Amino acid sequence: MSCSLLQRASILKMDQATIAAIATPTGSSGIGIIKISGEDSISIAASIFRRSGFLSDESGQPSLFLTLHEKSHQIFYGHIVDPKRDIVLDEVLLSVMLAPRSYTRENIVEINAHSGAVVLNAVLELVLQQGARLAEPGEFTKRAFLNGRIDLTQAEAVIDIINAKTTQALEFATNQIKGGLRKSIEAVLNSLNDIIIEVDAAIDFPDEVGEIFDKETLQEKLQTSVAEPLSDLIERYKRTKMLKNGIKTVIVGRPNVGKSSLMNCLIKKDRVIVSEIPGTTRDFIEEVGLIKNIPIVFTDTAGLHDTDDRVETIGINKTYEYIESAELVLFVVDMSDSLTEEDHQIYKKIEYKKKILVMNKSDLVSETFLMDIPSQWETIDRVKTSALFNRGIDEIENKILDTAIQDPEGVYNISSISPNLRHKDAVERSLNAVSTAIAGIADELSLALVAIDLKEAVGALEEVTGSSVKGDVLDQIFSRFCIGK
Ligand SMILES: Nc1nc2c(ncn2[C@@H]2O[C@H](COP(=O)(O)OP(=O)(O)OP(=O)(O)O)[C@@H](O)[C@H]2O)c(=O)[nH]1
Ligand SMILES: [Mg+2]
Repeated sequence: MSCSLLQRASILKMDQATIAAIATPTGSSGIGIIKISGEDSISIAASIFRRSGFLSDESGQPSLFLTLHEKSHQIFYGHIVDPKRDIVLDEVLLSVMLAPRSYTRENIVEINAHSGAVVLNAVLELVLQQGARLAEPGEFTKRAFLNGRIDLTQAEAVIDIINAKTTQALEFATNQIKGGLRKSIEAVLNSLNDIIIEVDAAIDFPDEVGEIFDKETLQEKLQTSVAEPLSDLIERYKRTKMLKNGIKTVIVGRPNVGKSSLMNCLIKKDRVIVSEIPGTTRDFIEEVGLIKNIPIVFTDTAGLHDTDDRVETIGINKTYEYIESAELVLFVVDMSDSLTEEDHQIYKKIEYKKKILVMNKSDLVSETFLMDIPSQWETIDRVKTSALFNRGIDEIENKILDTAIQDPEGVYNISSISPNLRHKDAVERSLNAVSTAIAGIADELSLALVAIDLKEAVGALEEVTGSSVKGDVLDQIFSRFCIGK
């Protein structure tokens, strides 16, 4: 299923149920919110709400229903009452946002109740009994998208805001929710569509092609107003990816060299068990640390060596798999001991990776001691550390940033547009189609063929904003949401 802008609403028509969910996390706290969205949210809320002063209304039909319909964006104080049993469940504040000035563009009522699992579930249960259906994960935001209030990039930004682990990631997400990415895509789409109009005109009036455009101008326009901004977006994806996802850094070395001790220093807490017994760590331990606000996903691993121990062997094999996917390897050796065959074997496995040689246990040797290392290791970035005394950690942190990010200044200076992988893939497809079109013009291909490439470029960009996107892509995006958002 593919949906154009105009089709969005009709897709929603398939399901116009009024939906409801608890919008706050479970657990005891000051306030818990039950959110209701849809045509019937006002009548449902009115049927279980008695505004203060209306509590003893014997007619059982509080005039509140009218009040709710008249005025939007108001908060009412009162009680939630089970209408069948006439029992007050909670004292609440109820806010009303009438369509279209609401998150979903539908009528929304939010019940601010006290937060406790029992009370919130009891109120939700009442709302469902009155005719609402339990919302699916992300369904409120999906409706905001389907009703055209936000585009797909803005919907995705909602989940990014919720999941942001750093202030930088939050900044990217807030820029996106304000429409930063959407605007850059729309600017390119406008240029592309203008060019397509010219090309179509030239196809329809072949005798007047010369008057409509010349080849060089067309190529130039495609290059500067389409290809370059698209390349820029791809570059931004690459540069900002690690600011959002973190740099995957794996700590490897033979048993007992101090990997887990180093891990604890880097994440600044005693998370991993450290002991003088070789083979202490057998499984992965993953923790996120921040260096200059850039998230680093550290993984401590089982010491690599030849062993008959089955459990250790599983851990060791997993480590090799993990090294494959890591962006950076911290290769830890013991300065107080000579290198062993195991160290050399490990080096062979990580030779092709970005790496830092960590010479640990420097406290056990003199300041001037030079470790005897093979000549091919000389070019690797090296740091002397003492994980036991927390020494050399700042240096290792600086090296991590320098090694993993080729252009740290560029990363810090980047403005706040940060496409995600889905956006980047679509932009890449669009750019390829545009490049084919530019080459086609140079090769004097028929304009009809050029137009096909340009329209393909438009289609790919429309997937980014969601004005043309497959239903399964939508499902995938919204399934990442929590219930109540
Ligand atoms: N003197 C000194 N001892 C250290 C240092 N780092 C770690 N140790 C000690 O070395 C021993 C092994 O440390 P771990 O951090 O458990 O080493 P590991 O590499 O994780 O070991 P496995 O999990 O068995 O592979 C412990 O007794 C630590 O206290 C250091 O910098 N200096
Ligand atoms: Mg360990």
